[in-house]
Amino acid sequence: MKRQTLDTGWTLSRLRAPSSAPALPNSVPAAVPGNVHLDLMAAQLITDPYLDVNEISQDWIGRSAWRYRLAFDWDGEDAERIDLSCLGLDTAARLELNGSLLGETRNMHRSYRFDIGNQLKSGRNELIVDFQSAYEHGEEVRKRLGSAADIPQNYPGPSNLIRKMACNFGWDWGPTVVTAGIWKPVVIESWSKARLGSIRPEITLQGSQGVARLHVEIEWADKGTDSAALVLSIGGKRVEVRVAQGETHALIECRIDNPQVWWPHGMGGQPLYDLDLQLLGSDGAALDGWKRRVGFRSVRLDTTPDEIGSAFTLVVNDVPVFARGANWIPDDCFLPRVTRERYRERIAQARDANMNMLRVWGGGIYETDTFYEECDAAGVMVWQDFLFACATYPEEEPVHSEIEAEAREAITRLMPYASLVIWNGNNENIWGYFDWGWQDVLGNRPWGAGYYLDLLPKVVAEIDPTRPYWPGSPYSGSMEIAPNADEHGCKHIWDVWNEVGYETYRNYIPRFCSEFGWQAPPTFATLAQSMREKDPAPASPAVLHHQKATGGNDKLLQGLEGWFPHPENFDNWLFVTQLNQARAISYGIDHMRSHRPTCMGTIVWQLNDCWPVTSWAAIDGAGRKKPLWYALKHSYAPHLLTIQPRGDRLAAIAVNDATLFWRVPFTVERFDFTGRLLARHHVWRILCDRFENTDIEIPTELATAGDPRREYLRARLGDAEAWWFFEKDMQLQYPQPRFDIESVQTTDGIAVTITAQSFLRDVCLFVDRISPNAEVDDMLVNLAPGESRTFRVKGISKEAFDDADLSAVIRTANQVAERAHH
Ligand code: BMA
Repeated sequence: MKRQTLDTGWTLSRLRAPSSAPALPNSVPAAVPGNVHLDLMAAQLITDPYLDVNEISQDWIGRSAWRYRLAFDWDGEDAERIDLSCLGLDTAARLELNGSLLGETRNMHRSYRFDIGNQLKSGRNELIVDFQSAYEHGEEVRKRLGSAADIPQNYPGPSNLIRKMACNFGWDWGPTVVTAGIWKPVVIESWSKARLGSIRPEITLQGSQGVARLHVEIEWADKGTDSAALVLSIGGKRVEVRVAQGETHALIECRIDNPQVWWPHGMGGQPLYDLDLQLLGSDGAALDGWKRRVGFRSVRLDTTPDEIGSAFTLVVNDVPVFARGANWIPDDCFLPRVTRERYRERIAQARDANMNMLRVWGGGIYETDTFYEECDAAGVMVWQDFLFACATYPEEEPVHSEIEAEAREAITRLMPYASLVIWNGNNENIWGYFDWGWQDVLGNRPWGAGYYLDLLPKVVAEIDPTRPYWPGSPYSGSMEIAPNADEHGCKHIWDVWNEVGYETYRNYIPRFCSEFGWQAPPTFATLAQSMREKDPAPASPAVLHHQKATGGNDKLLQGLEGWFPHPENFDNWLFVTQLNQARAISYGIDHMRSHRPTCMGTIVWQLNDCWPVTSWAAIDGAGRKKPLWYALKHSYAPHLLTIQPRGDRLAAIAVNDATLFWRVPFTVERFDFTGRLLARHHVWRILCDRFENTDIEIPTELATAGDPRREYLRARLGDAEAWWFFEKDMQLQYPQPRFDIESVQTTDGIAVTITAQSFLRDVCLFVDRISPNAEVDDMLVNLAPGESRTFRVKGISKEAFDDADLSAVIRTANQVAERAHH
């Protein structure tokens, strides 16, 4: 097998465009992999679509048709077969080689292979890939389907009719940038005799044995001539099987005794084994090969009925795991920009926030292999949605066949990855069917249930029997039980944020919460780079353009109710809404973790952003951490101590997600804001076993404040700490914040020590305001009078820090709450 990647020399030209479109040169250089937007940007024919309100005037790009053209030389390779392998075409494409049609494709989520032996010639060749506008393609499907296409969806565009990343048409956090292009590599593969077709590896842990069982398809250039052999090497073992001539299926298996076991991080290591599969000719010559790094582990989903309802617990290597996670969306609207470095950084940010799971949400893509490789290495489990989100989907042709083919390919491609622990049918579609009025519109037309309840479970069971499948997020496990029930399955909590305050989190004890979220603007530095407004305000045109949620800005203010007064300027708006986001999500997580093992997972909406925007994300569109990221790091700590109401009492709950028992002294103290100790309770030792919770009673005399507006509880359990305030911020009589600041140069930045002279709540450092790439190691720290804390800041000089106006850099909750009392 010889591979030649066609990654240089391409050009792009426009075939058709709406009348509103600007003139373009005949052709511009094109990047492959890439897309039209990126080429137009590189040629400086459009400005950055993420800047200001540029998105609006660039709508014509998604409504145009485009041609990619490549002239290349071929030296007449001596091979029996020559294939053109296209790993990703976005979306409706027509391919021609030297004037002959190779084929037409209709699915961004599939790869395609064409035998080009008859069209390819020695010397100069011309390859053309034409892309129809995704809207036009959607219209064609709509016409073909008739009334079957006229079914409910929550977002605009034909994303439920065509197989293209749904959020490209705009989402409540994403712009409408309808891409087209060759988004993954194009390769010419020349081969003789035979090649490896699809490879389906079942990698499992059975008792003390690691099993690598590969179902291999072999494709023959010429069926009648020769036999071949498969050789599988892994962990120092080598297995060989003969493949009779013309045989297209083979099974090869290797067992390793007592392998090193792969674990989610925090529970053990992530040893990965090099797996190498070779296809050899009868003469022993290598015909084709395939390599992956695999990890041995087992996974199942425990849904055993219990006195509450039924469990929803992932069990890895026979250990129930609490999933501490976030939802993952495409990290950029322009997918080819997401490099390995970027994936690695983002996944490291998730892991550093103590997460052990990412859910790849159904409105995006089956991620690139790089994503799963990085998750394997980091020990971050992956929940993978099939690509259906917030809509009904027709089950008629041509949609049905595309979906089946896509699912088969995606499952096969992603099977090798140890981090992938569960397949999920869809995002919110079963919920929508039952609770969003869709049934009235649908009548008895199909809406997608056939995919989630029939096709996908069958295909997963057939192709990947090693992993659990669940029909939807949310889903209760039965069409007879409300899909978003607390007692069964996985749940989304969205009345919090959309309708009610975050106190309502405590009304729910889900078995597994796969979505809940709260919005806030991106960091200051990210906002500043995404708009050129001189005087940004929450509702100024560019700021508002980077807020896509219906009523989003109003909800940001409504959500402050009781906690903070409405901010009177832009800086305070940024800070207080970001602070409130962090508070809201910690409130939810601490509550749900305190109910382990009833609840066995919290997947926050959302980890990342695809552009600079006000959204539910913890990490903004430029990769900067919002205060929420720091809150997640605290609330997802393996050792969590949290004070929670239990009936009319207060309890401290120790949550131990570490692999060792936790046996440490416990202290809870009541102070007032001046620092006076009012009451104290000490327990010599508390035992909290590994992967368990322990409830610790707080005596009533401690839990009852003399003046609830001026007192708080502070509890300590070994390395963990918990705070309890008796009122919301608006009621609390915080002192004016007073503190000393000292900075010291370090090797990679500075160390800033803040010494509190008054009680300080939620100390935050927004160092991106001084230097856009600076980053602080912690935020949201409470300090009693006299107490100090040293923050490490990377990417900043001492001079820059010392010279800066720190009024918008160092912030406390005291500052934004105090207006309430004047
Ligand atoms: C759910 C998600 C997303 C959406 C989010 C915030 O509906 O599945 O579709 O972005 O809530 O509204």
